[in-house]
Amino acid sequence: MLDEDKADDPSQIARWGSDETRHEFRAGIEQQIAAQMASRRETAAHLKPSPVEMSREAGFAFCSGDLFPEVSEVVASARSLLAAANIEKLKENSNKPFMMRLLKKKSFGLDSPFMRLALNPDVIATASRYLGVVPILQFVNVYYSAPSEDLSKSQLYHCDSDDVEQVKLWVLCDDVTPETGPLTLLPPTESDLVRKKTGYRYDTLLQDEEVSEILGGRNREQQFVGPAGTTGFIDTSRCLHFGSRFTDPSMSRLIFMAHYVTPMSFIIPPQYWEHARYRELGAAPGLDEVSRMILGTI
Ligand SMILES: O=C(O)CCC(=O)C(=O)O
Ligand SMILES: [Fe+2]
Repeated sequence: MLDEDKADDPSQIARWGSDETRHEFRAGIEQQIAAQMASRRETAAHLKPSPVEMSREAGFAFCSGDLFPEVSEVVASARSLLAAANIEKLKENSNKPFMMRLLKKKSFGLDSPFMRLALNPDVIATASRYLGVVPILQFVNVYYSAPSEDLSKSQLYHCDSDDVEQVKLWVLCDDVTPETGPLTLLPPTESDLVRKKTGYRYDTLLQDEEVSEILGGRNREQQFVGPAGTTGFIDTSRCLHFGSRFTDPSMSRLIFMAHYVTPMSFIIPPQYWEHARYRELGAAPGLDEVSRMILGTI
């Protein structure tokens, strides 16, 4: 339950608020930054459609990486990072023993393939048209997953609490098969049903059996598998999901992720232009308006 004394703390509302409270919070933020929101909504509505459409009904879209010229460089750069990484040390410092971040914030700029893909106009159009607003790039990173002893945290079904809806762009940097811990998700309608039946609070972990029982064993789970380069747009707030479950201790998984949230998200203050992680990159001369919105500079 949401304690009364924490009723206006965004991080508490994100995790413990009911759907109604979470939506009310968002509506309040929309009013506080009405001008920015109006301009972001207007811009999103007029963006040229991308070859990949993420429908509200599906809550995700998978596609070939050939659609985005930066993907092959992203895959190559992610593999070089892994080759140079000290996995044991990263594991010690990671809050998830099975999933490690390989990229440091200050180690790349706008010219890196990671940022170029995150700012690719088609990628932005897919995410913005789905969200109905030009979002803010919360982070880009490369994640290395490896087997763990027990399943915990994001290896179990959950919905991300960051926002009511959001988009994570994933690029598979290795071939991913059902054995190598694919991201596995349920469509929004099924996720919604499970949330209602369990009185779900965000970030809470659910056992497979519980989910399966509610859905009468008719789960339409989707596994994000495919050859290296396969790209996916996923709403990890509306879709229950898990990943990094391996069937063999010698396996691993390498992915690139770019995370887009709306300015109404629980994880950034309303004055996002003073806080957004990459806002300073948006001051680069000649950058277009949409990129500056994505970087949180305007
Ligand atoms: O390891 C995975 O595939 C799950 C990751 C996850 O839950 C997330 O990115 O939100
Ligand atoms: Fe997640």
